[in-house]
Amino acid sequence: MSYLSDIFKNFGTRPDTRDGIFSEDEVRLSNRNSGILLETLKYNITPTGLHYLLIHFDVPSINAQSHTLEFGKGFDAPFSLSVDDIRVLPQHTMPVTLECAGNGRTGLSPRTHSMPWGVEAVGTSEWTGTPLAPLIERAQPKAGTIEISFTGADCGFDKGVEHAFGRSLTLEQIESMDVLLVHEMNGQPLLPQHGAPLRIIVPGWYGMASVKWLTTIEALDSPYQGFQQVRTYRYRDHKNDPGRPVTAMRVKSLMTPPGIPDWTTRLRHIRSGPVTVIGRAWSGDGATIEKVEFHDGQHWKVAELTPPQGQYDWTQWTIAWDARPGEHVLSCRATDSNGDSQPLEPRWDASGFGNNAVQKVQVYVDDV
Ligand SMILES: Nc1nc2c(c(=O)[nH]1)N[C@H]1C(S)=C(S)[C@@H](COP(=O)(O)O)O[C@H]1N2
Ligand SMILES: [Mo]
Repeated sequence: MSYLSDIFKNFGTRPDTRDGIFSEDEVRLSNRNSGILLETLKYNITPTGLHYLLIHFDVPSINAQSHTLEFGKGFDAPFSLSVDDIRVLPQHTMPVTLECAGNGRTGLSPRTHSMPWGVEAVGTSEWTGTPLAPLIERAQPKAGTIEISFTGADCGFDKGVEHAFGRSLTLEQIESMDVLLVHEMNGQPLLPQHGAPLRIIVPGWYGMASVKWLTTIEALDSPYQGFQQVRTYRYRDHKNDPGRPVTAMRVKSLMTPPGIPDWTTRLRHIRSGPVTVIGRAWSGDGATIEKVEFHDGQHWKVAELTPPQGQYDWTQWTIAWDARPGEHVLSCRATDSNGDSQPLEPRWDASGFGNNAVQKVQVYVDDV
């Protein structure tokens, strides 16, 4: 028996849990909001039930037959639409990669209590719906409109403030970012947890902009003051900093950890020899992936890229790695068409948003 296999045999005794690593609040949140399984990075389209979830409050139960979306206050020609009305409008289907802005937060110390994501709050779906811009135009925003707000049916408290989940975008953003009013995910009606019966998808931005359970769209002549835009989803240098809004996804990549895992620690066991490592890379704001590099613990090597299925789809990368016996930390690093590259260590803000540092995967390569 080789020395490395013994490491895995020694996981026979599980260590006692040390109190205070994760709070009960964080564990409860992570049971509600699942991430993708990294092995599903092999699929270009994340299987529907395996897409990550971020649900701030409770999933509302909405009757898709009677539900209407109101284009209400602030429009000269207000109207409402049922889901059936939306289905007969021009339909677009596009793969869009969504990532939660808090993805990668767990490394932050001290953490604020929020969803304790590792690296897995990302996924790609084929979203079907109708472009939003022509509907906004049809509703005729009143003169002086500067923003359009989107309100979901879900309500709750955060930091003592009761509110419905909502966000806003400028007219210019709605047009330039191909915002879609969506009723289907991967060819099926939206599931309750993903915003049924209607949501928007804001391609290229972190997920908070893609409001689920959409009920109301309004035109505003002053900046939107909703909690989820003004009080959170801001890059802050310190707690009292008003901060800068979180918007486009930063360039990032992930790999499917090669080999087989230990059940509880997830450490990887690999037999020496050739291994194909596969992963995905993405960015935001229209930037494309130009390069992905793979680090085997010693050198950076350039991976092979497979072109994405559309402007907002992630890019597959693969590399042939000759796994040599020993303990290695594997990483991958993407560079986008803006010339932005992933940092080797996180650049933290006060809330753990936008962490696009390289993923690190610890592996043990056995000599047998
Ligand atoms: N109404 C509403 N929309 C929402 C949210 C929410 O809690 N309520 N969460 C947002 C966040 S933070 C993210 S990351 C995405 C997650 O979308 P998904 O659960 O379909 O993956 O939805 C966004 N839209
Ligand atoms: Mo999110």
